[in-house]
Amino acid sequence: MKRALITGITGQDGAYLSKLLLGKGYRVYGVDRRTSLATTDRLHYLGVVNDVTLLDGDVTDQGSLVRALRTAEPDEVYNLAAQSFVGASWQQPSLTAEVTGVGAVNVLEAIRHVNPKIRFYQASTSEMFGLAQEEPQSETTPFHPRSPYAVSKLMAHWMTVNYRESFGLFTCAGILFNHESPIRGIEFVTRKITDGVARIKHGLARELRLGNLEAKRDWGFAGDYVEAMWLMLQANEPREYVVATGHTHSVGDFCRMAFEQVGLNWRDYVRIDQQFSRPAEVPALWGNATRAKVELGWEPKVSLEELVAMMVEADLRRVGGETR
Ligand code: NDP
Ligand code: GDR
Repeated sequence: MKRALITGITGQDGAYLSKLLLGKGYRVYGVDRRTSLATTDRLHYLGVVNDVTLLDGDVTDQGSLVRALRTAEPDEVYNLAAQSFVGASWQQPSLTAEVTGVGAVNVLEAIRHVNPKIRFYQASTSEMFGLAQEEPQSETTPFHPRSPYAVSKLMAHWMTVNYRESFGLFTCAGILFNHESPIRGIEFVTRKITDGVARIKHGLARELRLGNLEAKRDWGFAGDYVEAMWLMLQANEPREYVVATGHTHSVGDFCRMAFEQVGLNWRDYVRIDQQFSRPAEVPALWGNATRAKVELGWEPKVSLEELVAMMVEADLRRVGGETR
């Protein structure tokens, strides 16, 4: 039986990855930081909370990572922990650098000392392309990060490459484009929109306030993307891979599709509010995942239309439950 340790197990991807690995017969451990309220809602939602083992720890606390590795004795480590909200990274740049950047170094160091045979996955991001230098973006596109979050991720990305080149560790970095689901954090734009649609439909809100409607993203389904993470660690050689759908849409397009699900015209409800604009925007991202397709046999299964429908439906049910 293979064993995996996931940092960030209580997040969106951590929950989907746990479900995937359990389905493949893995013993799954997660590093869980101390909070005053439980953060296992997503693991509950996917029905896996009783099948994973949570270990106390924090990626900013090296000793806790060493202890987690000694207890879990994993074959594979997936480093998904991060302060992952781009908008918040201008408010808390040092914390973001500490968790999202140095946190990855702490995990790599722990692996190097406890068991250098462990295979390592780093959650890199399309945000590293930022002010994108070419379209679509692939593994060879130059980086131009635009936020403290993206700068921190870039450091973690190059550390991942560096530990492979310096110490021969099996380290992979998935450069994942935006991926969403019904358990996406409520502050991210897709979930904010589908939650807003549900509230408006149920008469709990009259409008939805958003920032830049022109921004374009390549949105996929989180359930598909965690499969790419796993495939990377099964390959013969460690590498970097872009994971994306190859299609890009604006925030306005996403609004139109989500409001159409409940028979409403988005222009009647969406208002622009500058407080949701960013000091430096990433105007457009569009991924080319040819390497992942050719080398890993990975392809996304869920279309954007299906993803929007899935998210609106889930929020309608949830908000409906709250109002009864
Ligand atoms: P989430 O924000 O949903 O989850 C982040 C996870 O990190 C949570 O489990 C959180 O724990 C944990 N965490 C935060 N700080 C610490 C810390 N100091 N020590 C240990 N754990 C911590 O992110 P996603 O699931 O959406 O994304 C997973 C990873 O992939 C992140 O690194 C993200 O930056 C990256 N990424 C995401 C993309 C996306 O579109 N979703 C695209 C590309 C990259 P808690 O529950 O306690 O808050
Ligand atoms: P992003 O996701 O920054 O791409 O990072 P987010 O959904 O926050 O923003 C996407 C785009 O929508 C625009 N936008 C708004 N965004 C938010 N959150 N709220 C709004 O009201 C709003 N209005 C417009 C943003 O300006 C932006 O252009 C996500 C995170 O999951 C990262 O961790 C991950 O690395 C990247 O995706 C890939």
